[in-house]
Amino acid sequence: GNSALHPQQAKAITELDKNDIKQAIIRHLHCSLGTDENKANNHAWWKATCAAVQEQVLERLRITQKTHYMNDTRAVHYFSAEFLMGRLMSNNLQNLGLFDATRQALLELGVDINDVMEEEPDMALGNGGLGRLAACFIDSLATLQLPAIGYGLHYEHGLFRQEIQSGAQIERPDSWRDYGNPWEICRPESIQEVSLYGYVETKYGDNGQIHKEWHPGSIVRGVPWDIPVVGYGGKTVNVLRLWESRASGYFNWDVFNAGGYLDAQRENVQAETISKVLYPNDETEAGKELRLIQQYFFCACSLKDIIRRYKRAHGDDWSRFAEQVVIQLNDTHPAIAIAELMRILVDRAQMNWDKAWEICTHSFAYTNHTLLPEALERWPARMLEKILPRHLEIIYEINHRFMALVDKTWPGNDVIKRKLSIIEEGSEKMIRMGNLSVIGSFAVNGVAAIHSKLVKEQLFPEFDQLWPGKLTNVTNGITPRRWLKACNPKLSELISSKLGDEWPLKLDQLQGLASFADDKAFQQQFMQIKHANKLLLAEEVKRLTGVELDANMIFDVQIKRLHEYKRQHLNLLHILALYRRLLENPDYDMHPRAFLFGAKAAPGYKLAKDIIYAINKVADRINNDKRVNHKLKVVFLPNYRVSLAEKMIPAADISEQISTAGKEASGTGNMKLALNGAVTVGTLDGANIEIAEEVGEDNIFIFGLTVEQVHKMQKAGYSPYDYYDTNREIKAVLDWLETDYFTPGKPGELVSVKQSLLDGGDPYMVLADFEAYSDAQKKADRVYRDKIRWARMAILNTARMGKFTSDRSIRDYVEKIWRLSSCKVD
Ligand code: 26R
Repeated sequence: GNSALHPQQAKAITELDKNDIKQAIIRHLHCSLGTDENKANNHAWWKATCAAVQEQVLERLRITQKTHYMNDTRAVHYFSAEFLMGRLMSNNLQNLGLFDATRQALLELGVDINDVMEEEPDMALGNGGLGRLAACFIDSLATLQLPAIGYGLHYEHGLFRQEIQSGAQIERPDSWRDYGNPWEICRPESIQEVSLYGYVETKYGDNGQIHKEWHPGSIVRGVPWDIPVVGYGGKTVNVLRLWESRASGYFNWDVFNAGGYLDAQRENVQAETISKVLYPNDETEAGKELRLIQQYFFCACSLKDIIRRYKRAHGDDWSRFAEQVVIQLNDTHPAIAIAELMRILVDRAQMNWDKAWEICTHSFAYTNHTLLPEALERWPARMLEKILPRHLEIIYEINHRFMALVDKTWPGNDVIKRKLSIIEEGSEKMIRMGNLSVIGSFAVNGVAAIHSKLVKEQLFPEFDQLWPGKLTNVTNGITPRRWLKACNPKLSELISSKLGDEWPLKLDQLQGLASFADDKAFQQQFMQIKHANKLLLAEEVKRLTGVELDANMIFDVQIKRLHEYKRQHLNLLHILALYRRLLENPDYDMHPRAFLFGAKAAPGYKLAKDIIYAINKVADRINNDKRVNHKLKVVFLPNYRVSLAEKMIPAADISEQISTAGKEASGTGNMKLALNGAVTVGTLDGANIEIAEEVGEDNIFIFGLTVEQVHKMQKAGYSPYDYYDTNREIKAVLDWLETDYFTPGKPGELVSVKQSLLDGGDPYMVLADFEAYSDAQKKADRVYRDKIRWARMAILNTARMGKFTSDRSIRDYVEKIWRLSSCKVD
């Protein structure tokens, strides 16, 4: 057939065949790219293929939007400063059900689809867990046919590209759009304008009423870019709307800068700086003015967008707003939206405060992603006053009324008042965005059972008393479409051969694999696929680092942002211990193991960068030491990102999830690895606890202090020297770091790692957990050598991960928080 030529006469997607796709690709090569089959390189094939796919996507998008509009449905608006989407081609093809046909079409054109997909730059508009969670959630929302929109920032530069030079991390700009992004559509018809700076005028009405008017000092324009989000099955296509900042032609040129051409140019540059770059800090707040402006910018644009759409259906009747609109705040990064909606309702719609507050507190819900004090956002009141003077007033008013409630509940209790206040008094007055979020939302959730319990008991206990039931849990999840079906095609095919092809939508069906866990033939197939994936990764490792890995080694993988609480240095100390054992006893009994790391450090986080350096220096020494390198290898893969995760995860035997108990809110990499048959070595932290419950204690290696033990030890006064002085191995490996053994001629280069663990006080209790960790690793080593037992474990991990589909997370949100209905699109 040839009907893929014109969307108007497009076939149902399921009827599209290889030949239709082939023709569409060729048409785009000719008509969109101006090249042809003989001249085209992989990049051109990629662009043409994406364009052919996008035709189908846009057709479904149009139908979805029409359906949602006609049904005037309640929708969730997912506000997030980060969406870590990765590549979209394979995902969109999978979800449309066009992957095999397209692979075949390209093959007949003489092109390997894998080479084509490698051309796509990652859309890395996020730091880590929080951003990737947002991406999994919008996939599930579309798959479950829920009316939803993601709102965020259209960063020109995503998370930096990491290079490793002589072992050290170097940051390079990420320019994901340099050669265009075939998936995005600019929507100039939906441009919004947003105000900043200036002052507030108080006006007195005839009836003694006070009215506030914000006279902004500058105006910026928000240009929306829409990325279609294709649900699995290809029926619902939602959008991710990302705002790009531009100078506002009218205001800056004609009014504010009437006279100064060059001043006006400078204003333009400032406006366009807003969406220039993603802040690369993970879990440490820097208090930068531009970051606050970014947050306000995308929230204000998004709220205007939501209100425009609401008014189109309901005019000036605000009474149904909270019925139609629920706004999920992905951490406190978009919390300023609460003050912005109040400003719109009170100052612009002239609503009385109580009515406005009622609407607000029925529209917002807030997800907390971390308990680390250094990650809790606080803005200097002076900064808010300068950038958003009216919002600061509104926040004071919210707080004033809230303090009255606190005083009613705990009369005269100033300690509780000080604790719950949005305003933190001190040498510099600070605005606590977490408190604002709890007070302004109708629901607050943590991201794994233990984390939510700690949110209730440690972070916000009084809020829990004040509003019983407001604080709740929704355990995170991952999309099995990307994190199994697309990234591990061989395993997916094996699973489908046993269970049919519905498991990507009904992940609990993986349970069906449990009955094959002791089946020799199945074990062999399962482990052969793991081996094949390891061979593929070994090739990639060789290409990226020059290090050769034997696929018979245990592939032990730790992939996540570099942070002390995640304890990559615990892993490193254990590697040093193994190295030492091998040097002392060449016959030391262990199965050959390759330790693979992927991690970016925040550019300003000195110790994190030092740990990367130490890993690389130790890797160099070990990999080149003929005495041990048949048994031990260490690889640090540069530039860890979604597309690299997709290659590492299917090849992992062991998953390292070794955070200090109580510090990792959930983790989601833990779920991706276990789903692909890696066995976890982990602490009782975050979602590890729930993973252990699901897979069973025989199929996971749990070690280390529990949350309670950590607290107790810290209260009693933890001293890392107790371990250094009494454990010979710990002392030896720490002292080793001080020599020039790993940095020939330059002793002391790795000393900061040692120091942080001794004089630095070892804040994350690495030394306290070392021995338990080493024992768990020894146990894993013993079990691995029993091929049958290991195969059983790996299979049972895959079989029992059904709970962790992000479809289940989204259903939980719908049931507990959003109260949405699906809207079938046909
Ligand atoms: C304030 C700013 C510097 C900042 C703080 C924290 C910026 C970014 C973050 C990232 C945090 C919020 C994050 O990604 N947290 C992770 O969220 C995941 C999804 O819920 C969890 O799985 C993971 O445990 C948690 O660390």
